[in-house]
Amino acid sequence: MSKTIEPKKPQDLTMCESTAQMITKARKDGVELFFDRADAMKPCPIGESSACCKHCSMGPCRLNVNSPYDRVGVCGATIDTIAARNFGRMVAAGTAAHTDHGMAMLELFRDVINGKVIDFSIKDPIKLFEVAESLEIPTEGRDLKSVAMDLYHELERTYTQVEGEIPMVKRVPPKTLERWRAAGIVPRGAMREIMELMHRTAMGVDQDYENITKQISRTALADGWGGSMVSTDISDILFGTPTPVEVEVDMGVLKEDQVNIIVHGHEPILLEAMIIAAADPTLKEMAHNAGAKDINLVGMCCSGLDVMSRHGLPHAGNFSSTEAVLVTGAVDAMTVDIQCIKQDLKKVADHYDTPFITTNYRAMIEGATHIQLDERDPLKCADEIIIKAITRFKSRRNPIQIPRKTARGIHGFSVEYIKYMLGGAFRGSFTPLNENIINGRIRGVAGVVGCTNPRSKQDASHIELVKELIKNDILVLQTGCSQMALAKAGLTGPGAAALAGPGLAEVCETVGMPPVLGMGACVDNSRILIAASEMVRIGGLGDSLADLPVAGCAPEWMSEKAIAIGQYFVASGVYVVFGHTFPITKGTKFEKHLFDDLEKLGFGKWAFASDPKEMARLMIAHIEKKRKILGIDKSRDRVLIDMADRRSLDATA
Ligand code: NFS
Ligand code: SF4
Repeated sequence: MSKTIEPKKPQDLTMCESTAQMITKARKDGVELFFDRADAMKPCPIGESSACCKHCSMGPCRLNVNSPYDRVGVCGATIDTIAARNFGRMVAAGTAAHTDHGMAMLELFRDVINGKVIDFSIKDPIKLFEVAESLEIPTEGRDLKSVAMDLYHELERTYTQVEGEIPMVKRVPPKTLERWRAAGIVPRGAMREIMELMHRTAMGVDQDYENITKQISRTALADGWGGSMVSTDISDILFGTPTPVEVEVDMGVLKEDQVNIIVHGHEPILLEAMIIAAADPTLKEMAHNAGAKDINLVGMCCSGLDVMSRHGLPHAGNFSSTEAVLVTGAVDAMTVDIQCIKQDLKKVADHYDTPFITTNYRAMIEGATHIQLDERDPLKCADEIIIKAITRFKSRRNPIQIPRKTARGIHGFSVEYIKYMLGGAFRGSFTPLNENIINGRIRGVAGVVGCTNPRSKQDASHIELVKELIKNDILVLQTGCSQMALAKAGLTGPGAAALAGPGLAEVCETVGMPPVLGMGACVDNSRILIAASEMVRIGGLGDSLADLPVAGCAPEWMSEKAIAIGQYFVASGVYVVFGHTFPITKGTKFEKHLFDDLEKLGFGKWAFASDPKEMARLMIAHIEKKRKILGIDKSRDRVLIDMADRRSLDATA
């Protein structure tokens, strides 16, 4: 680390006050956080623009000369080939992450049905039947177990099928599916698509960026309409489909007088097991005997979002706060499973005497305690973790400092609930949403999702972008770390309607919903795909996903998973803006292909902006463009005239 440069002020690194306080404390305690490393280690400019190829030992070749076309790799690979390969491998990795997670959920489902797992059960049989019916599995007069087993076998094809179409394409609007079939990008099975993409992006294989892009889309679709969607549906079936629940968030949810356990990761299994274990009277008594008032389970990152939407469990923060929360000294154990787990959490945890426990054989960390979660006996692992945490509580040595900040908001907006909210129990449907989009009260719908990143001021772009969108009457759907950024800022409650434009505010008031709807973890972006498909099905907004006045954005993305998500939205027909950086070389044919040509081919397209106001401007412009094509662009004028009329009437009265 450079000794001469002053470290950045905490307020410049994050909008999250709690995290800022903990950055200050960490510096006093001599603990290095990833914010400091991001500051000290500038990103490699060659890698950042995807101009580096290291797929064989004739290289690595770097094409970062004056113009991207000045040079080719030793094998002759052009910048377009190299950038498309690199981009493709990010999509392969991101898709692999979501589909492996989804497959684990599906295996759990199978073991619950066949009685091998007894600690969990099917919580939402209605959803099970609905999903089965959507896949044309007969349900009439059949018992739950046999339908469930058929559903398991059908969904397994999402991963393992080598030929044919994955099951969930039955939910894709027909015109969109037609487009995919014509382009030859309907996914077969995720394993096949990831394998083929890895093959095609190896040295000396596919060297036509347009052809590589097709396989990139096919793989990404196996994520959005495959692995992620199965994960969401199975989690709902096993643990319950979310309905709105009030949740307390931010680091103030840690309690000085309780045994605080942070559960960080992505699969809901451990956290669901921890909830059962923490309610066990024996463990509760053990905690009381240690002087603690209770056992305080707190989620972080995506499994936290997943479980909070179902049980109202408190949530401490997003990706950029996972080290900071340990700096409080108040965490009596941190457990992790898979994905987005920084290796240095172990070191920070050690500094504060916090047991740091890995629980999934896929994601071990050198030096960490590993307690394997066995799905067939999940409470064994959960109990052990709680006992470790109680022991740590008893022997807390260092002073603790918990930021006092908390915020309350409403989360858990599943598609099923949105339908009910809009139309009631008997007429539940998206019709009122479509009507309000057509009449212009709501201009369109935006998905704001994705990570935080220490190279961007934490949460800042998410918050500013969402504020800007709702002010312009755009309904915002959220998942992932973005949802937590808005939750901490107090924008997931009904109070946020005060910041919405007049049309959106009116709809929010009538329906009783906030203008920002939290839908869950990153795999739950599949809920946004289903919501968009419902909008097409209801009618009046075009006949394919590409016709809808919608847009997506991940303003502070960092993970390969985010690129996979962006690509499946683009391939589905959605306009997607990414912030912070974009992993391609500017001024290349591949850039033009992603940012322009794909839309002309009937898909969505990518865009990049670094400033949240600019992101909002791009998204709004796209939504207005789609409204114009649909012939509903004039309706806003009518609304404004109505309001002006009303005002003039008021004035004369
Ligand atoms: Ni999504 Fe969840 Fe967060 Fe980004 Fe990581 S926690 S799966 S990848 S950082 S939003
Ligand atoms: Fe260089 Fe070609 Fe090998 Fe890539 S595949 S490292 S461009 S020689």
